[in-house]
Amino acid sequence: MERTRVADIVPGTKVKISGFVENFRNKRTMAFIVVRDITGKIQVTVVKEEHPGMLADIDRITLDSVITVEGTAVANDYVKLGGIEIIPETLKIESVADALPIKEDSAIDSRLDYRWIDLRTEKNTLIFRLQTEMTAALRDWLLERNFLEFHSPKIIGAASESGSEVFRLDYFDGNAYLAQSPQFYKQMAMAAGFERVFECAPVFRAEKSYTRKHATEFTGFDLEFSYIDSFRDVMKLEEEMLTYMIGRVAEKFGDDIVRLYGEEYRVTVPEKPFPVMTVAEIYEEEEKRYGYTVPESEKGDLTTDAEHLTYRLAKELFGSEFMFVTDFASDKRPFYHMRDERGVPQGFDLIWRGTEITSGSQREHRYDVLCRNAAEKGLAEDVKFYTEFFRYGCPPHGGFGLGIDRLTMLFLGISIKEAEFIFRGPDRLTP
Ligand code: AMO
Repeated sequence: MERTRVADIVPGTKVKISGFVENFRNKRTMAFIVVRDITGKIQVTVVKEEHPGMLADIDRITLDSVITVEGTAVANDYVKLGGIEIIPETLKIESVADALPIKEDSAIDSRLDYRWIDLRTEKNTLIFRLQTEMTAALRDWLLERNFLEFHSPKIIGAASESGSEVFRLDYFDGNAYLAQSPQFYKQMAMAAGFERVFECAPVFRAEKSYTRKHATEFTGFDLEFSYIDSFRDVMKLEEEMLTYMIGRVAEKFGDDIVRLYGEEYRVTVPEKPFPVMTVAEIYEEEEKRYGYTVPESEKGDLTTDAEHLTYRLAKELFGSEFMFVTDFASDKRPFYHMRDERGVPQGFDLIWRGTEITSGSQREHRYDVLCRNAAEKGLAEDVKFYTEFFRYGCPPHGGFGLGIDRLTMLFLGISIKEAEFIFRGPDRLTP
């Protein structure tokens, strides 16, 4: 007999169900076992005198043991759980669970130690159902627009994001690095004439940051496309893609998110275009409105506090949860960003609910200018293999990198430790 998922059970039919024991009441004459699978919960009602052969097994059942039950689904208004119960014919214990070492409200580090148990709740399962819909929507949107999905190497010969730390590893008799982004390779795909590419893959950063938004390994959603006129084309593509994705998440999981995470996280599909401000305008407004100031020397980039305050600012000024930020100082941005005649990097960050989710830009595709910019940052030799990509013809292009874990955590108001299936941080390499 084939297994039926709990959500698909129809009263009046014979079913075989399997799952974890969510709840268990073993009375003198009756036993009530609530079985949970990923789609829902159902009560199995055992009248003991009708099943003498089951009694020994029933006495072995513990919470979170895994069982399989074959029987008949029966409508019963007295059953609180959906008005259906299973009257069993057979019951098999697949696995007996020891007493659980954590509870739903245990400290986060204990929960991460036993992540596979922590993930058994409906609330935590939603994180990954949402993430699945999110990446499926992004992928669908891009495939519809002729993007190619590509896979770039994660063991590489040079660091691509000089601003952040890199993991170095032994590579036979030499060294290699874990990729901090697919930056060089998505641009190589432009030099290869692919025109439009994206990748959803792991990214590694040796950052010793203990914040709610930093991990040492995360999932990056990167894309790159050719024949753009300006970085504003890249921003436009991103806001269209995100609006579509958020619409899909709202439709599929909007109600579940509110039910399990609270009204505060109700998904609202954003209005286009998203607001845009320069870094200087943000500091000016934040000083005027909230008395927030930083020394002049820090004004080339947004501080973490300034970034958080943009949530309030974007709401007050534009009624938006999003804010594009432009005109960063060139010493705060990577050498591969194109700069205008004033030396201003032609790139942006996108902030959602006060947290950066994306960096992007038009890239410098002119070989001589790119070599000069790399040399200025002292990188000329390190990135020579990369600058070669631009010697033999390369279209103008741009793109961005989007943090999948950041998006997930912001949808639900959780930390990155919970948004990742398995969190990797400076102090965490297990499970
Ligand atoms: P950047 O370094 O800004 O840009 O990274 C892109 C996006 O990745 C996410 N992110 C992180 N998520 C979790 N933990 C971290 N430690 C972490 N660091 C970054 C953020 C961020 O916006 N090559 C460029 C992108 C491009 O220009 O195409 C890059 O890597 O959401």
